[in-house]
Amino acid sequence: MASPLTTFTDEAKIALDTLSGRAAGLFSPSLRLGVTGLSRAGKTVFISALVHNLIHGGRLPLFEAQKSGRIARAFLEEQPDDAVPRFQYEDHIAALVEDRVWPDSTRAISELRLTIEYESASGWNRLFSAGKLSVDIVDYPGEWLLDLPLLGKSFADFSHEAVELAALPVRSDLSHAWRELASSIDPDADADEMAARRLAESFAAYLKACKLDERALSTLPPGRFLMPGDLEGSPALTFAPLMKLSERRPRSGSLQAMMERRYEAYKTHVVKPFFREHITRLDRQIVLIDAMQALNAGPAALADLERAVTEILSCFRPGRGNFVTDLFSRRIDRILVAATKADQLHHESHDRLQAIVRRLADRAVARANFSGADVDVAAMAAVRSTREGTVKQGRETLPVIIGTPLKGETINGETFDGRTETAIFPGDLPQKVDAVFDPSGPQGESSEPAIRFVRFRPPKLERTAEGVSLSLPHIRLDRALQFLIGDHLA
Ligand SMILES: Nc1nc2c(ncn2[C@@H]2O[C@H](COP(=O)(O)OP(=O)(O)OP(=O)(O)O)[C@@H](O)[C@H]2O)c(=O)[nH]1
Ligand SMILES: [Mg+2]
Repeated sequence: MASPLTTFTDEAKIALDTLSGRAAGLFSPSLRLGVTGLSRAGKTVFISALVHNLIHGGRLPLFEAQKSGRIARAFLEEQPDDAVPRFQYEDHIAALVEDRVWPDSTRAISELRLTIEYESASGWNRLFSAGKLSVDIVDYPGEWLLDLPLLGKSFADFSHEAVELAALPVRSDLSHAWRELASSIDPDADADEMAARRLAESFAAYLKACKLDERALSTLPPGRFLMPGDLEGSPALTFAPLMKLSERRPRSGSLQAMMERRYEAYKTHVVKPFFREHITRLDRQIVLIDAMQALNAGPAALADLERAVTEILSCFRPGRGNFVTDLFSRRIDRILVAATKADQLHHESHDRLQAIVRRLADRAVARANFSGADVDVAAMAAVRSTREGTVKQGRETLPVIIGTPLKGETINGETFDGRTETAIFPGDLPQKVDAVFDPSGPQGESSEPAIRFVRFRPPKLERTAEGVSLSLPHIRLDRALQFLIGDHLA
């Protein structure tokens, strides 16, 4: 059968492509972009805004391919992985654009394929490349990444560490109920499903309380206790650390033996496949952080955020002995650490926010002993929910941000109804980055934080004269795009 590829020119192209190492991607060059961050960091909003802006030709002056008019079109295609839930782009956009509400929390992994048809900037590439790039965007909870260290730990190590961390002053009150229960249980007693369940539930409740606590404590493993995905209630999730473990091998049929087995099952059936099937196939990664919330909560929360970013970056560190990188078939070569929600600040503070993220990421890179990928930082807003303006107060002109605060938000005793547009003076970030990290500084734990941000509803989209609604406004989303995929459209 004659295939369409048998013409001389096509063969010549393939030969050339093989020579230049591009054959694998001739028909559908693809790039896998991981989007992660702890819960509520802004993953869903980021992906929705990114796709919406590309499909609708949004204003993206710092995204070179778009700015120079080389993007012919961008559209959604069927994703390559049938077993992964699809990212529900249409639902999220309907929420943002039609209802002007933020999309629902998503608690598991999902994926979306966005294909971009473009004209290459270089004549040589134009001749030989298909001018088509498929970006497979994978949204997954950062909590799951933090499970990686478990792979190197026995059940006894895991238990000792968990008990130690739970007893620390910051956590001791939150972990009290679990510690009481665990200390009343004899690991050598006969295995009992109800005891296992009570322990697991109590331990999970403690981890959730850490997350909800206003001190914004970092996440502790196992990650699926917070974000179970579709594993809720399964035996691989019905375990917990134990106290008073015996040094010897646990008696078979004992509670300890049962917990150990389940802990190992969690590693084998949950943690390893997740890394193997998803993380090791990524090319690029964006790590979203909620720096605004941490800034609001003070230096201790920032230190904690830094610890979480350090642990997340360690997962992408190439090198011997790292389970993940031993498996790497491709390698992540660019990582962007981005604080989204910068629209809650006036633009004069955007560079300051970026400097804070820079310092946080630099320290995380140093602590994780990270090398092997370019790490950049950004202060951005995937969806900009505010405009800027000025307000005259006496002789002073104050910069303000204008938007519709979410129903129930309060400032100075005023509670908003979710319908009225309001101008707010958001406060400034300090000029000196160090100030926000210094526990003894003016923003130390005892004093008030410099900013108290208000959350706004998603913006009302402007319409053109023809009634077509424009794409979602953003802050520096184009810069993020340029770093994450720009070079693949060169
Ligand atoms: N102003 C503003 N708020 C944002 C932005 N992105 C996220 N938010 C806020 O942060 C919340 C969480 O955003 P999501 O995108 O749902 O976060 P997520 O990381 O997907 O959260 P989970 O699905 O729960 O893990 C939203 O409900 C918004 O209130 C942004 O670009 N600007
Ligand atoms: Mg989400």
